[in-house]
Amino acid sequence: MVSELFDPEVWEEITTFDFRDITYHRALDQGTVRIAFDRPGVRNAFRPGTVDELYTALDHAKRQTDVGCVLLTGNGPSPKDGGWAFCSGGDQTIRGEDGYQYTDDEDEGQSTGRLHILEVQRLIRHIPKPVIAVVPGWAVGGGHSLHVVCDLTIASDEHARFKQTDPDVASFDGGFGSAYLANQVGQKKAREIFFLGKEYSAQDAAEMGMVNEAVAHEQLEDTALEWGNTINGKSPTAIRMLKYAFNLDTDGMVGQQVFAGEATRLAYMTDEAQEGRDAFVEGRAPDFSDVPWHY
Ligand code: S0N
Repeated sequence: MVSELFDPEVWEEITTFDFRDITYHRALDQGTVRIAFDRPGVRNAFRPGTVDELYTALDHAKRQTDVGCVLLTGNGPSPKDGGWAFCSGGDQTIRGEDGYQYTDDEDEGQSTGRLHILEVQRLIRHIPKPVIAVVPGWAVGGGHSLHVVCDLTIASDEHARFKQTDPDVASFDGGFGSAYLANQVGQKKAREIFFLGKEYSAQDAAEMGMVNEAVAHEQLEDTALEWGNTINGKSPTAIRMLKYAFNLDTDGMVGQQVFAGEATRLAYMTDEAQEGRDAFVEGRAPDFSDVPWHY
């Protein structure tokens, strides 16, 4: 069983990879993929290998031109105690002196030397399609940051719990996890979340603006899939330009670069861009005389 909330009739496994810590599925005849943490026994904490797999799956989803939406979730419940989790952040049992340590056979004990979950955060920001955090249980620490960075969050009314433990374990996300969170819930609330480390329900989180909707636990994945279908019915160009537009002010010059790259990509499709290219290749002066100066 992948997860109690997972309907095997709806999904097929993407078998391109041999993942250990995540599962990766595509909805049958639909443009939505489901990527899930698969370490329910440790509340879906991520270790370096988990992060590598997550990056690989997201990058694969990014490159599928017939995929318009990514669901990011956590499988469950825990076989140990029935608890549910989206993700409880970095696996604290393998945290070394300068980062997290690989536990794979070939890389045993090697440090990542960096917090490469941040690379996943940036990929979620820049993947040109919405990523929806589907939160069936705990979203804690770096797991909380991941839901913050996703485009939308849907959460189980019954089991979802949101909490920041970063200051308890002396590991702090001074990037999107905190500063972007403040954009969503306001400065005072964001500081409360980090400084007091209180626990919040899905309803609390929806009221403060970091969750879009709290839904019945059993309906969580069905609703997420419906959202995915809705998005897949929209204009892909409009959705990607809007995502980058929403990112722009919090991404600074990088946001401008990403947005500008999209503008250039669209401009390449015009007659004048093709005339500019052809003129160079043919060794003549470009003729833009037919191109209107739009107003
Ligand atoms: C999730 C919590 C609140 C759940 O509590 P609950 O339900 O009482 O269950 P437990 O009995 O505590 O847990 C069940 C089993 O799962 C293990 N476990 C849980 N979380 C982890 C974890 N993160 N690492 C390793 N194991 C974990 C428990 O040990 C238990 O195992 P058994 O059954 O064997 O006893 C609660 O568990 C909790 O508070 N967990 C720890 C949350 C936490 O502190 N996470 C780390 C926070 N820091 C980060 O994530 C790293 C930060 C980071 O990545 C970062 C750094 C810089 C910039 C950006 C980031 C970023 O955030 O991305």
